[in-house]
Amino acid sequence: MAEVKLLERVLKANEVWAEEIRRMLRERRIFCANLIGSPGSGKTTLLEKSIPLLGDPSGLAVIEGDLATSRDADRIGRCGVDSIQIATGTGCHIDAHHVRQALDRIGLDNRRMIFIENVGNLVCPAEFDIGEHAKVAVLSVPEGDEKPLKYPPLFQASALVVLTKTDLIPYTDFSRDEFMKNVSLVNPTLPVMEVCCKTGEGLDRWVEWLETQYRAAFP
Ligand SMILES: Nc1nc2c(ncn2[C@@H]2O[C@H](COP(=O)(O)OP(=O)(O)OP(=O)(O)O)[C@@H](O)[C@H]2O)c(=O)[nH]1
Ligand SMILES: [Mg+2]
Repeated sequence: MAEVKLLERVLKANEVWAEEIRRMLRERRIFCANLIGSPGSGKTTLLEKSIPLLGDPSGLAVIEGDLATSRDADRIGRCGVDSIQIATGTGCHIDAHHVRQALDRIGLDNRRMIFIENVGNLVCPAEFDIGEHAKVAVLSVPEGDEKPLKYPPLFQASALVVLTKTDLIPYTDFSRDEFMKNVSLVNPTLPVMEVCCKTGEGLDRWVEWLETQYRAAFP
């Protein structure tokens, strides 16, 4: 019972920070996407490949979450985009307080889009509202086509699934039909977008989705 109460308090405090983040983003007309997926699903690679297609790099910023190291923030920095690394230590997700602090450090002036790459994890990040416009589930082919059934909260909370590493389909038992069926069993209206960062296939559709989301948020 005490644990339930503590979790309720944590989520309530998180909600206050998330609301403040939403207000800051709204006032400055900044769209924010929260990328969530397993370790190694291709989140940073997806950002690296998307950055050149998203216009002026000074309008972009990336908040990276990992338990340790600044390797992912360094990778984004090498693409010419401002990035901040949150090292969570043992924490399995980024919360709204982390994001609120990171926004102060990274600066919001003249930003258009902010990406948050959450800690590699299919479970906890799905539960936390961090003031983002959209959660994006990033699932890679080698993880298997049954994952929506086994980890439903992420697929229920997301606005889009990006299926990565589609070049590996011929080398695995991954079935597109099975995956689509499993996604729709968990969330019948959730769109799925295939992106292969190896070949660049599908990147244009993903970037167009982001621009459409931007225009919908700030007509
Ligand atoms: N074959 C193939 N490999 C890919 C593709 N995209 C990414 N990878 C590889 O997958 C590995 C992990 O990619 P990352 O982008 O670091 O994955 P991540 O999700 O950011 O990983 P964490 O931050 O550790 O959770 C790297 O070796 C990438 O080169 C792809 O489209 N096809
Ligand atoms: Mg990464």
